[in-house]
Amino acid sequence: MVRFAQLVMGPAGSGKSTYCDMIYKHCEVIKRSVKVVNLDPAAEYFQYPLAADIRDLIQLDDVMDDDSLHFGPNGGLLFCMEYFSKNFEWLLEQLDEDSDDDYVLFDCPGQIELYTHLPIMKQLVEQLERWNFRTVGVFLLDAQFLIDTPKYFSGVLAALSVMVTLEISHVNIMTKIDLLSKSDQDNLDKELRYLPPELKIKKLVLGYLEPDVNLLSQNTETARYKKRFFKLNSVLARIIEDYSLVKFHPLNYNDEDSINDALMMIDNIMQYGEEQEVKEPKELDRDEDEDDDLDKHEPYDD
Ligand SMILES: Nc1nc2c(ncn2[C@@H]2O[C@H](COP(=O)(O)OP(=O)(O)OP(=O)(O)O)[C@@H](O)[C@H]2O)c(=O)[nH]1
Ligand SMILES: [Mg+2]
Repeated sequence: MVRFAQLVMGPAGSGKSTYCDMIYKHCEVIKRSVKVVNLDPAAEYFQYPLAADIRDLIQLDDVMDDDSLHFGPNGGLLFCMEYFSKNFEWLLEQLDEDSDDDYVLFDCPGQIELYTHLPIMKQLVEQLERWNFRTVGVFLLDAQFLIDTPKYFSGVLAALSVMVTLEISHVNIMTKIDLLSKSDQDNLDKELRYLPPELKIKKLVLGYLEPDVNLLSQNTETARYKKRFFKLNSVLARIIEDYSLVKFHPLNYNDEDSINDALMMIDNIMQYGEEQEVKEPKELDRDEDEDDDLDKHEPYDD
């Protein structure tokens, strides 16, 4: 029995819960069953029904109010996640053990250190593997990161860090595309065209956004980085290029096709549908050509 999981990660406010809601609603429309699990002990409100909620296991408020612990919100959250990592069997109890078509979205907390150097998420990944889950990491980044090179650089490095830490299949998604100006969105839609210079990225023909390492490491008079950082930036840019995994798939939450494309891309990576019959999204009126195109959109370079 194979099960499937998306670990939905990304910086605070990048749109993780919105993404889960969007996929959940989309799957309702196409009559496909997905479960959403909240792993954020600090979360307060959800638009979708939760299959499991970490707050039933441990409450951030309780941890912060505990006189012997004296945690603030961030330390408290890490304490909660550590507690969770010692009680993974709680999660298994929440998920229906008999279900053979589980497809679970894990709405994760936004604290980036959870993915970069703390062992908790890696332990979760290993546990999911033991429970027969095929897991893909879905890393979300706000499109506002596109309009500022240092910001974009740090976002790309965070994504890279998650990839190498978790060692699972990985997809990067650029959220809040709708908040870009009309002209920026138009530029995004034009294949193989460079975005305006201030965006400092290029769009590839496959529909992914890929950092332009030359722009990231440039050392012009106007570049914000001081000269002494040039070498460091060049080396980091080379690492990003060498991995060639850091590409971003733009996702517009107002566009049903965009949501469907993202879901199909992730399904392909997990080989979802090989064991079970997937209900075709008839309601969405998609044509065959689009499906063919998606097959070419493998996010990994060999
Ligand atoms: N316009 C627009 N707003 C979005 C999009 N995605 C998320 N938002 C908004 O961005 C804010 C943060 O979104 P969340 O989904 O709560 O982000 P999150 O990553 O779950 O945040 P944390 O759990 O606090 O880390 C909310 O006000 C959302 O409505 C999007 O694609 N477009
Ligand atoms: Mg959230």
